[in-house]
Amino acid sequence: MYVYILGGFLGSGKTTLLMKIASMYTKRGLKTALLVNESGEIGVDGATLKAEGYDAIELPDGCICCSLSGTLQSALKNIKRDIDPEIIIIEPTGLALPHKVKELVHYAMIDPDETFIIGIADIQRFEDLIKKKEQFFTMQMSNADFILINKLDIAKPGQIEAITTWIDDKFPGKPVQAISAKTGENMDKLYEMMQ
Ligand SMILES: Nc1nc2c(ncn2[C@@H]2O[C@H](COP(=O)(O)OP(=O)(O)OP(=O)(O)O)[C@@H](O)[C@H]2O)c(=O)[nH]1
Ligand SMILES: [Mg+2]
Repeated sequence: MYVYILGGFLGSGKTTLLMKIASMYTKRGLKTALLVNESGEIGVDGATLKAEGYDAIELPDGCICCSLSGTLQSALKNIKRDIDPEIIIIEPTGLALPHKVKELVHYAMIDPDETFIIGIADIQRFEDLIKKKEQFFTMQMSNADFILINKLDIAKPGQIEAITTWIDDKFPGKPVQAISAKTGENMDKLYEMMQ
């Protein structure tokens, strides 16, 4: 079983990416379960994902890396017992720290070697986020196994280079890939990086 945790700020494209990855694994014939912890308002919820035919569990309001840590662990144990999927994709809220989620996944008896963090940097809001919340964003990306620069389809000239330079500077050697979760551009390169 492989677990993917999607780490990225509010609106960075986690749900859009989750649906693309889930569809890819389902097409490959792998049983895939989704765990979403949406922060509310807009977006795709568990019911929509279920309507698309996925095994999806929606966690209640609150953050799975802190106040809902017990809920996350029992949800994972239930998924293992009831669904026994080959792939689990977890979308925490945009304010969660993915490495904390990874620790909790480990406590739920899932081998840490089978758990990967995908960090997502949003091209559209990158500059603003770095201005206002650089420390938080750095923490959010710090334990990512690889970082995706998302929304390639709306990138302005020079933006990808600037973000790549920032990432290389903070995390030398970390794999980085620009993608569009919306149009699917470069998703094949992401799939090569995944199991
Ligand atoms: N242009 C463009 N828009 C995108 C892309 N990926 C996501 N979006 C848009 O960005 C918005 C937020 O996408 P979501 O997938 O809901 O982002 P999220 O990270 O799940 O958001 P929260 O769960 O609210 O934190 C939506 O309007 C998406 O259509 C992309 O690659 N390109
Ligand atoms: Mg979302």
